[in-house]
Amino acid sequence: MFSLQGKKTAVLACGLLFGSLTGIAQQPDQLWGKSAEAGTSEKTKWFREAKFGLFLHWGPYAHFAGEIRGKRYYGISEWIMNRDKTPAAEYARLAADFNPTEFNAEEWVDIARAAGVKYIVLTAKHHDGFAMFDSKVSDFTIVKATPYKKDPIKALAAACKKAGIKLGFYYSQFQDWHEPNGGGNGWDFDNKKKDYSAYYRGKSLPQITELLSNYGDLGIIWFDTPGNMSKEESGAFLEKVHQLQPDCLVSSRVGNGLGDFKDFGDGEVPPGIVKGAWEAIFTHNDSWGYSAFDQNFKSPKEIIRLLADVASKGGNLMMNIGPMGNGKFPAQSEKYFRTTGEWLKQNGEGIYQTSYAPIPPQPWGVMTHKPGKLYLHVFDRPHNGKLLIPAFTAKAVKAYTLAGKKALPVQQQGKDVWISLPAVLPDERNTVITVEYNGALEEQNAVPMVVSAQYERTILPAQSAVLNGNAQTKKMTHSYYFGDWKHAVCIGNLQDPADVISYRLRFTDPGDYKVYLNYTADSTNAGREGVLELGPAAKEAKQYPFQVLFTGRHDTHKPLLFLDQAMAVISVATPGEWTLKLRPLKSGGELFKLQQIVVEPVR
Ligand code: H79
Repeated sequence: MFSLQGKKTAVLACGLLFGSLTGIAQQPDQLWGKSAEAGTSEKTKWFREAKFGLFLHWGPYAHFAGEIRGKRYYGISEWIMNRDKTPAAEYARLAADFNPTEFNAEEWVDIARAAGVKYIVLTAKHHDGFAMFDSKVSDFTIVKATPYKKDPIKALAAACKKAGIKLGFYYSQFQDWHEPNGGGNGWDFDNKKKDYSAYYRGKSLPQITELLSNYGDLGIIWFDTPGNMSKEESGAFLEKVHQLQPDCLVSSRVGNGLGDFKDFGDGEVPPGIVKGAWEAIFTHNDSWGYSAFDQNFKSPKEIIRLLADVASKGGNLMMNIGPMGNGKFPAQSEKYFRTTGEWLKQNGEGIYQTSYAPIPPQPWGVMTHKPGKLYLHVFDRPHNGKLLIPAFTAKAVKAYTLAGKKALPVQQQGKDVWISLPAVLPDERNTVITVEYNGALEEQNAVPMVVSAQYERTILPAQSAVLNGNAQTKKMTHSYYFGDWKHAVCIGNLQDPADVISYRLRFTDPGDYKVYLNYTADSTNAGREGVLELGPAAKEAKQYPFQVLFTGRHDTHKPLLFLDQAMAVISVATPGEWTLKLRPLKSGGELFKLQQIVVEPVR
């Protein structure tokens, strides 16, 4: 299911589910690991409960900060050597100016603790081959090849131990642009002449041994981009880690379906619930390594909502900071992580040690769960202050704001629970409300989607549609600059009138609503005709034919335009269930790639 289906032709496209259109194997409710074991093992317990981790990408590329040999490169900065095709010897000469004299491990860990992260993963060696530690098996290290001369991860390991934060190391086990036999560098070395196994034996396995031997107990070895490694080779890395430190976890990017937990693609959240131990990885801005040209820092509100969304699906969020060449965090990263930590101090009970939501996302936000307690992460307040939780199979006992414990009136009618909110949400980023209940809260998936005039819009995402015929969800992966991957789950393959997608909607308020299709279409899709059918569940639906417009070429390496095309204005006379269907009008090529349907109350 989760086979890391990177194209074997591009050595670099490994393990990260690249390809502009990759079939989505994981539907909601999937499991990572060979058995339920991955979801319950003692070994992954700390990880499954941690929910929030800090990734750190730090190396000579932080010193270059997006500029090398007089050229600026926009995009992921840790790939600068590859983009510039800097000869390995010259990169090494330039790396000798990397001198992070202001690095202070205690300060980093102090920020991490204040941010509320439970683990840190630092790049011990990225694809450039540079060791950020004192390695005996290579001369290309921060100790031997820079004026800094010290081992920063020794200091970091000590500071983490003191603070009780788990430490892990990122290690690029296959790509190494410094070495003649390492993966990825085809500009200095002939790819056809490479002896990868000599590289594993001579550098990467011995360095893994050093990392697991010299820095105390580690939480994770975070492998990345397994490239053309065979299952045996991936297995050798996994076994090496388990043999030296049996409790140390290994990321799924060790390759070939192995690993103790699952990582999704860079910057990707799975579309629905995934059971077992897994992690979504994001970077604070768009680059992993520090870039002077990347100011797209996520606000505390964005981090807090992303964290809640990932937790509501059952996973961890590991968010990255790219420390600068001098050893300091970018000011915005420090500030916004600290602010996130202040929110977590108040609301951490609704994040840490929770599991996925038994009830699907609602127009107001998402949920997390512990036995007896459902946590509502309220992003948007219904205008009338009446928040609806549908499909509630248990008996709601009481509700209160998690921060400040302010009691809120609760009413239950069958499986509908209504909560009366204060006139203003105490936290406009995410107000967490605890609902205590008796009985069993059963997992509900096939419930109609609530559409309400109490919100500015309701989104019907691709992954919530019922698919018929050839209809398929697919992931569109694209990039704005270089390597800053964005992922959009879309419905594709609608080719024939029998390829119908449908949604069950539950309108809670009468009134008029405007319906938009949000899609992307290239020249093979443009011009096709489709039809939207909408009506109360019991009555005959009204048909709204439309023609697909050209939005742009589907190029993986360019921004992808998603158009909101207005399709219908409907009048809902009484609250109740409606059906929405969409299909091609005639047989032919694919209609479009539909990301979502937007329903907006007409004011
Ligand atoms: O460490 C961060 C990235 O540097 C690393 N994973 C995260 C955690 C990563 N390594 N490889 N990739 C991500 C995939 C990169 C693919 C790209 Fe390309 C490199 C896109 C453009 C350049 C390979 C070469 C795919 C297309 C061309």
